[in-house]
Amino acid sequence: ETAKELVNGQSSAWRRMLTHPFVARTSDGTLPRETFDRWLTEDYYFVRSFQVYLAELSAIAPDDEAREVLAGGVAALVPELALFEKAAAGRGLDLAVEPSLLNVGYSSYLLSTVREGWPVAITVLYAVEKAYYDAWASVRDTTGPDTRYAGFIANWSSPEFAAYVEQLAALVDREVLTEAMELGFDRVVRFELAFWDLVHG
Ligand code: MP5
Repeated sequence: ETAKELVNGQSSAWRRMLTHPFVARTSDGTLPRETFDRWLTEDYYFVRSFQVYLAELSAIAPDDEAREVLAGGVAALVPELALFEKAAAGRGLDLAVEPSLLNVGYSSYLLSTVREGWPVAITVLYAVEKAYYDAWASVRDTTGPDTRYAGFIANWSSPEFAAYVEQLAALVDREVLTEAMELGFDRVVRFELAFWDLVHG
């Protein structure tokens, strides 16, 4: 139950994440256009870096089970990046703009955990994906199908994504909880909140 213990240890931050105005306003369609545009370009940089992180994490995966789970994550990034690129093209956005230092820090932090070894790096991956799943799943059933950003919400709240997050939890559950894992999990939670605060305080 290592994964559950990590999430339960973050209950107030988790509540803040699920009630973040960025999430609520993306869901109800009241998010200002420039706010979404800003998030889109920031998150595109994040996901591109994340792709490198997943590849490096796969290289230190301890067995086939772990490699297979991560391969699913890598594959999901292909349609995900296409979703970003299509939205950016439609909105006339330049995806090559310089990201915020917070984003550079977050993306670099994820990569740096690979050097800390598998238990910390898989815990950090679980934190990233669990945060996104829980946040977007919390508005999934109240978001209208023709809401402007429904495709993005569906991307991180689908049954397929839920299953992937469960597989990651199972990999974390194979590990005995350490302080380093707790610290990694906590850092991701703080980075996630700061990322949304940056685009929509
Ligand atoms: C994710 C994301 C989910 N796209 N952006 C942030 C800031 N955190 C988490 O990761 P992925 O790779 O899109 O599933």
